[in-house]
Amino acid sequence: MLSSLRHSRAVNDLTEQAASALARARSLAVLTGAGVSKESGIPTFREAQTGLWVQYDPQELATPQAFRHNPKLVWDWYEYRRQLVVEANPNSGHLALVELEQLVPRVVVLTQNVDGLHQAAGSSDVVELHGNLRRSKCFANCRGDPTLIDATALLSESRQASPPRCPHCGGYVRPDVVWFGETLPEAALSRAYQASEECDVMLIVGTSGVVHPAAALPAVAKGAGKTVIEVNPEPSGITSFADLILQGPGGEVLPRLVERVRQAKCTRAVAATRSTS
Ligand code: BV8
Repeated sequence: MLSSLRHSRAVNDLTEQAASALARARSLAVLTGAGVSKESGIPTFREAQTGLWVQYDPQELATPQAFRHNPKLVWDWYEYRRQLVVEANPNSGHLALVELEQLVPRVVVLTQNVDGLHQAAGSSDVVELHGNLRRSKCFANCRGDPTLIDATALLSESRQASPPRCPHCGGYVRPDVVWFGETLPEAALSRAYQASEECDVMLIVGTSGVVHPAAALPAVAKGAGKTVIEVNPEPSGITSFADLILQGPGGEVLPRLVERVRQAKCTRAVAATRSTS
């Protein structure tokens, strides 16, 4: 009983400290990984795959080599994941990040996810570090990088063709995501480094901190003297140097945190009014 009381006091204290840092912040960079979409029913990248895909390692499938070797297998994997994403809704964690935009003057979401759920939730500034599997492009980028293709129109014409063919050059169509071994979109990566250096606080939600170069962003923020706050039910590659660790699922921790930020801002506003009257 006593230990659980101590534990809940400690959790409250950490949440208060995180809320206070966010209430003072002018600029917030939020780095998210697959964990933030877990409560929307999207499996995280490293948890075991299920069903037909149980025999495949995502890291092996998410490569240009795998696509060249077996384009239909890789395309069908992404069609399966696209279906999951299209049927998913943003969860309370995504929505809490949107609410933070009312409380912190500048909020940018740097996401490793390819599901588009931050945009669907209403986040107004989302940097997609690894692309978006709702979009497709010509594998050869025959009309410039990226040569985006409306695959749904192509698929409805010839259902059996998978992957569909590019209407411009006849080559394969692929998902508009960054595969292992491929470089991240230059504009997205430079915006992410800039946000990591210029923010007051970096909030990291639901990433194992394994995939580079995204995994290096928290260390950039830490090295620039910013406050680093992590939300994750498990330890990650970031935990060892995070200033504040809020242990738990994003869908529970983030709404609680945002409520405390709102209260902290009210308290600061009242104090400011008293000091000027
Ligand atoms: C590149 C799109 C130049 C595709 C993805 C430096 C060091 C070591 C290796 C490298 C390095 N530089 C480059 C590499 C190679 C490689 C890499 O990082 N390999 C690692 C794995 C060893 N990187 C690259 O190839 C990158 N390209 O750098 O180009 C280059 C190339 C080669 C060599 C040198 C330089 C390209 C990387 C992009 C790959 N594409 N996605 C697709 O999705 O199909 S990455 C993929 O992993 C997803 O986008 C995913 O988001 C991402 C990261 O994983 P996480 O998001 O962290 O997900 P994970 O499952 O791991 O963890 C989930 C977390 O959530 C856990 O911590 C869990 O506890 C937590 N959680 C669970 N439930 C909840 C929760 N949190 C909150 N709430 C919950 N409810």
